Amino acid sequence: MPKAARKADKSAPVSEPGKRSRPTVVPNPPEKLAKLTTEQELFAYQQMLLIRRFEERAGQMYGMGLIGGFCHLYIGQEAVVIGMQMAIEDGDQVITGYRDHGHMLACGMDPKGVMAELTGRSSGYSQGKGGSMHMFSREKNFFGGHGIVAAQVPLGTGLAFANHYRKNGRVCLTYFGDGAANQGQVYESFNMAELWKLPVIYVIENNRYAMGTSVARSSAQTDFSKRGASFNIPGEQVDGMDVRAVKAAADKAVAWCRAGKGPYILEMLTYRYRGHSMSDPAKYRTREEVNKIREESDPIEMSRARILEAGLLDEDELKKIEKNVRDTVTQAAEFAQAGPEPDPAELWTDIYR
Ligand SMILES: Cc1ncc(C[n+]2csc(CCOP(=O)(O)OP(=O)(O)O)c2C)c(N)n1
Ligand SMILES: [Mg+2]
Repeated sequence: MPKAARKADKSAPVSEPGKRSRPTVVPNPPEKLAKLTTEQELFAYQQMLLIRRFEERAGQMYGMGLIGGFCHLYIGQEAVVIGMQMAIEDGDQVITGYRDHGHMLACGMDPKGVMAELTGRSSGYSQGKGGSMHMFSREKNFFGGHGIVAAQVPLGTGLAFANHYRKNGRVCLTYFGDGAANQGQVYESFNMAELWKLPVIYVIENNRYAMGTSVARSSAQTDFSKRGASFNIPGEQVDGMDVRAVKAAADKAVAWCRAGKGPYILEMLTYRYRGHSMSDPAKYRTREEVNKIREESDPIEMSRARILEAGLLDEDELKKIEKNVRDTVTQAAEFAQAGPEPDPAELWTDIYR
């Protein structure tokens, strides 16, 4: 490839007409935004902030050598998982890839157990033997945490098959990335899901990059909401930086699945602020691109501004939420560091071999 082409990809537009710049789509029109109650607006803010602060702390702890191995942060994408979670009920399932800390927190998993797993302690969700990419909670219906790109897609489809078979009315949220969307097993899953009308929502988190490769460089069809078209699976693009847009789209998709109409695709237009993982030379995009989206489209800042503008809380009350969130994260970090490492005698227990 010529040297020029290897430079940061600037082919995809960053700035779009309209109020704010979007990764790839203009903001959802008002009729496609959920009208959140005060309680929901505050809940979404607090939950997104928890993910942000947790991830920042995990990044710091990684830098201090307290976390080893792979670690993929979710910073920037918080509105996706919170908006989706707000549309489902207890008993519905969630499955995703390796960028999974936000999904686990959104499912209600304990930040202490997640942080302890990140630091490889026996008090972690996988007894310290799974790490960042491999955590599960049967209790919270979180089915991982998978390191093989797109492997969670047939698994999530299988969970939906079980729901269908048991006629239990449950829906499975199956998350994957723009890069994963180009894997063959995704399309085998789509075929079966539509054929058998399985209750699965494929949430494609299009954060514009798969490691260092932009969507424009890797995908023939860059509108991922159309990827189910040849299987007759409906799909839509959603402003994944606005939790209200995510919630509105999620409500519609959940209702579709619960009515027995089969799968649904939601393409979330989102953006990751940090590197792909903890070692990322970041040569594939400019600092200006990242800063522009952060400044104009940050999901947490937008939520905060709405809360203030509507007079739901004042600055002091918001500071209290911030403090509570920070305390939760600090306690998680302390718990993680205080826990013992797994006993060497446990080396072969709970391991598939
Ligand atoms: C089958 C397989 N191929 C390649 C990899 C290496 N790999 C890890 S993450 C990744 C990029 C995936 O990008 P995307 O699906 O967009 O998710 P994101 O990291 O942006 O959340 C690749 C190629 C892998 N883990 N598994
Ligand atoms: Mg991606």
